Amino acid sequence: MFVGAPAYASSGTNTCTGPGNAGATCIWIDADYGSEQADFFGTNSNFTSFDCDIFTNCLPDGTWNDEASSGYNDGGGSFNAILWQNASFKGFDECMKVQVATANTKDFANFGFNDEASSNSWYAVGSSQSCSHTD
Ligand SMILES: [Ca+2]
Ligand SMILES: [Ca+2]
Repeated sequence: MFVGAPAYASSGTNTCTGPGNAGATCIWIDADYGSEQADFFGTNSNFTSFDCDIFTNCLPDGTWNDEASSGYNDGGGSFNAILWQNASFKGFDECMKVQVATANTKDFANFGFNDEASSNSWYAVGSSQSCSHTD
């Protein structure tokens, strides 16, 4: 089900819901869904594979690695999303429930996860997953 490369969309106030984004883990460069957005479809082991240097606010290395300051799981109802601190699904893991927006998911700095995300994966709702933080 979750196969494919991320698709990119410009953002601002985009809440990452609706047709075209279903199945995606959505991340934004700034808090409060600010600046540019990427919709990550599938499981991705290293965000350095995905350029974001076409965007003004993409710093410092020109990829989506260590950029995310807010996020949203538009996984469509069956899967919780995980953003990992390190590549290859390692380090601190932030678990995001399906289509739930909170102050924390709107600003990762609230729990020390600002500009940290480097890979993403999923787990089925109802299955067990040890998460460093869940929101
Ligand atoms: Ca950021
Ligand atoms: Ca990282």
